[in-house]
Amino acid sequence: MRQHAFSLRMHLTELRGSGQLDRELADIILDLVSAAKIISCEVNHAGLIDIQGIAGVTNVHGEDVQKLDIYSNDLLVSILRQTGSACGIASEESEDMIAPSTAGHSSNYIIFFDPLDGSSNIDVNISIGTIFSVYRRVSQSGPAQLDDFLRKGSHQVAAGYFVYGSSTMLVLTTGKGVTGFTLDQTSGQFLRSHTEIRVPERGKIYSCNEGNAAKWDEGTKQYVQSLKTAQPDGRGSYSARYVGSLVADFHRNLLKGGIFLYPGDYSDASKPPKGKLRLMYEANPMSMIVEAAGGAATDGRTRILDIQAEDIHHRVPLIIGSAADVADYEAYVAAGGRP
Ligand code: AHM
Ligand code: MG
Repeated sequence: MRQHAFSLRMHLTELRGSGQLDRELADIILDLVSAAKIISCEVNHAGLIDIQGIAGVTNVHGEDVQKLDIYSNDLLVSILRQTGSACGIASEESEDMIAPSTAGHSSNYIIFFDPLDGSSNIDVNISIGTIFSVYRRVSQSGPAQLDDFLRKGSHQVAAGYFVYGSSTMLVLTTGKGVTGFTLDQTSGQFLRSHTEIRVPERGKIYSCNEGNAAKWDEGTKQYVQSLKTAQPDGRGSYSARYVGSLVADFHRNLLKGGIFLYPGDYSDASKPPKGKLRLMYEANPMSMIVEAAGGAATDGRTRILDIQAEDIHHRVPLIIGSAADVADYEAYVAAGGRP
């Protein structure tokens, strides 16, 4: 049976009433929603073609997947430039910052997005998503400057993601609490489906690409090993679950509890460890969400939201999820092995 429909618009009105966001920020969220609805349709279509094996699917589908990545990026950029809701735009798909339209010069907000996260999973019909992060500008007016972009995640004013899965969902935070909305295909509206999402204090799932284990530091290796045996408090061993789309892996662990790890690569001892995931487009928004839901996020030693961005494509190790699990991980890293 359908729940009483409480739309995203009603939710944004409620947040505005309690002073948690202004009209400009609400409009940005609605712009992102407009783009996500279209991306969701395109993603569903791409999956259908692959499942049904329509003629020429391999080549055409390969091209479509690439097109979908670019399509999602171009759609988001074009909507945000048309509405002028941002004075600065940065996308994981674009090397440089994207100039806002003249209308955006008076906006107070900077937007980062990963238009199609986990896009290598499109051709196998596995959940993918769009991630976004919003900051208030520090400059006064005109197009945003580099300092407006190079921030700490703790400065975010809103963050969220759309997951294109068995249903399309939006998970959103503006700082206080995390709310989930499900796209109702009949009305075309996002309806509130998950109020006050809290990540369990401890989970039973770990999510990482263990094919990379040889490149990890000793603390990480021993931590992951420790999850495979019965836990000291009488709980059994953890279960491994890894999709390879951050949005999907994060979403599952947010709701069920657990830990996602993309640790640094230590294989070149002469260089600092390399992270894969992007601070501004992936790590920061997910970290704002997880903290607002009672969880934690670290690069092993430093809280993700305290890391100063060095460039817009800065990469970091990301370990994120249930607070007690992340604390255990940090203890292993600090001890360089079992603490
Ligand atoms: P993408 O934004 O180019 O899709 O890359 C990021 C993705 C994440 O969604 C996922 O967590 C990770 O890369 C998976 O990496 P790997 O294939 O190395 O396990
Ligand atoms: Mg990504």
